[in-house]
Amino acid sequence: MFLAVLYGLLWSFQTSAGYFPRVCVSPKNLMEKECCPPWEDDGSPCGQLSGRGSCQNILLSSAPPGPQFPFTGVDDRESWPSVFYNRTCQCTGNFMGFNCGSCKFGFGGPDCTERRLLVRRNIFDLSVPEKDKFLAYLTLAKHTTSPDYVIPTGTYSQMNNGSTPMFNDINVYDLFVWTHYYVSRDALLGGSEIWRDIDFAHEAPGFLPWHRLFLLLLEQELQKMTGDENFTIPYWDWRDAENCDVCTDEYMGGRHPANPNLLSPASFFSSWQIICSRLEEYNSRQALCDGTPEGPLLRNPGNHDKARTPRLPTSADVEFCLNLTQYESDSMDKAANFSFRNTLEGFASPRTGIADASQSSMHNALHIFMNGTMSQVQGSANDPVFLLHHAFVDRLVDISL
Ligand code: KOJ
Ligand code: ZN
Repeated sequence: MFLAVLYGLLWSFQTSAGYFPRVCVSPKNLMEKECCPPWEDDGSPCGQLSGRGSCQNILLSSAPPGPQFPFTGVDDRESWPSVFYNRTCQCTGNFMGFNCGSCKFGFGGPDCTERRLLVRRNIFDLSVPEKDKFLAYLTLAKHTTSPDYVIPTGTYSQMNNGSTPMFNDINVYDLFVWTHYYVSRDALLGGSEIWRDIDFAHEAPGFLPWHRLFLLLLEQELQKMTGDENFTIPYWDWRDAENCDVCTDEYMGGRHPANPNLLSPASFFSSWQIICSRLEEYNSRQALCDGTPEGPLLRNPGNHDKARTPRLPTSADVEFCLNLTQYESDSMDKAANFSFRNTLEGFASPRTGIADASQSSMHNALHIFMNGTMSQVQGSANDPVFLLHHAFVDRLVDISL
């Protein structure tokens, strides 16, 4: 029922990833504001010789600033990516990607015309080898430098409008952690001024399509990294859960015997380092998270603020959300009532549909419940439980369509 709305939003958020193709960050690219790299197989920009796409001016629909952000021309994320580039590849048919070298989701084959149906599964329905393969892919992603992408470590103005590029390598997993940080980070206004009340991926209609695209892009990177083109992210069905069933050493990591905030030394993720968690430090330096390791993953499921989040979502809560008939409503923010998006995101009660700032329900409840790295928006994707959680949220969106 929400299909048209969702695909409209998905299209409009398609370019707001934040990271950069490695081949487009030279001073020449940035000064000319053009990112139309060759497709490897025919050497022509955007695979033009093979009819895959062509280099085109970016057309912007002018969006007036809303009350969330009373500024223009100060944040690189506005009208992404036009601050950095005004010409990029426009791909034809089912081709996609910065050089039109990949296929749209759900398509494969040399011409991207073959339908590919991939199914995400409940993590508890995977066989032990399938589950271990998933965990091994995540470990490999954490140890593999992204071949295609780099992250900006400064703003456009800090790069002197492109003449002194500031970019870092990053591993395939952290590229996604960083992206979630970048889209939700505070705005650096220059001097010591910060604007905190901004987020391009939460508390508004874009929440569900943005996270859908986010998972699809990570899935695609993991498929490329492993050569396993059938890989999908499993989901955790948390309906009626009383605790974190996936928080065992066989799955996403049990609790450390000596420190309840840490993962057990026997878990797959106890040696992982998080990034993008020191938000006040970045703000005080007017700097971006640059991907430097910042310490271990923190998680203390169940020892959270019980007044804010008395329980995890129930089957009845999920049914209530799925019975809401409006994708979005009135204010289109976290104060929206009877909105499918706002109720599923967790700012409105899953019993009444009325916004309630004192409670974190549904999707938000899971983040609060994990009581650690997962609970702070900008760094939450550091914890791979994020993937299982959002894969289930995305499943609910799919059911609602
Ligand atoms: C982390 C997130 C999120 C919400 C919360 C808590 O990523 O979306 O924490 O409300
Ligand atoms: Zn998020």
